[in-house]
Amino acid sequence: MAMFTRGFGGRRPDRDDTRIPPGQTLVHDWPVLSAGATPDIDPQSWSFSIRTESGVRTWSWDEVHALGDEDVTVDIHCVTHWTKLDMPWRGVPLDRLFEDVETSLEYCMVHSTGGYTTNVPLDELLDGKAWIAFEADGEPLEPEHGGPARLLVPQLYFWKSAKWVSGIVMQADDEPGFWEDAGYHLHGDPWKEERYW
Ligand SMILES: Nc1nc2c(c(=O)[nH]1)N[C@H]1C(S)=C(S)[C@@H](COP(=O)(O)O)O[C@H]1N2
Ligand SMILES: [Mo]
Repeated sequence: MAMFTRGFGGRRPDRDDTRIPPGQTLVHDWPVLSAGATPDIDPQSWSFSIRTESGVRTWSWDEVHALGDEDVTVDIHCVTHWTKLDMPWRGVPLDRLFEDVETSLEYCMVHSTGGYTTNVPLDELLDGKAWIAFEADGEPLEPEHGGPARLLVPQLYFWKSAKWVSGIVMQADDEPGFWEDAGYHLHGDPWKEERYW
């Protein structure tokens, strides 16, 4: 009798369905999905702000980097059904920025140069779950992928990872951003298939 066994050592990433959320298909390239034109942003004129009930805190490019870049390898999942596994990124955890911010507001509206917005609960951005990312695949982020800086929130669908990110406005309520207003889910967990609402 012929026996076919799948060895533990022989599993390839594209066979690892336990890491591919329902309804997703693996890709090896990196599709570009932008709702508008790609802005041309000089890192030295880029800044990042967090607005709370008590005011605005702003960091320059150098100040954000001084908080400490780290390397992370994560899987990303786009609501248009592609998933990319084991992507290397470099960025500063949002925890580092929020260490300097006091707020009792629980929801974030993330803003980008060009007007894109997306809503994320603050607890999805803390505890090592989100970064301001500057590099992917060992290279500075290409402008079309959000360079010089984008949000990276890999545990939510990739539309939450705002490209050309410029800041966060803290809010008392969870309000829809750009895609959420057009019918995308307010939360966007790929493992629960929170695609539309
Ligand atoms: N500023 C901005 N951020 C954005 C978008 C956008 O149109 N503008 N598109 C979102 C969507 S729908 C996805 S799937 C990812 C795509 O990122 P990529 O083009 O690097 O793959 O960026 C997200 N962030
Ligand atoms: Mo998307």
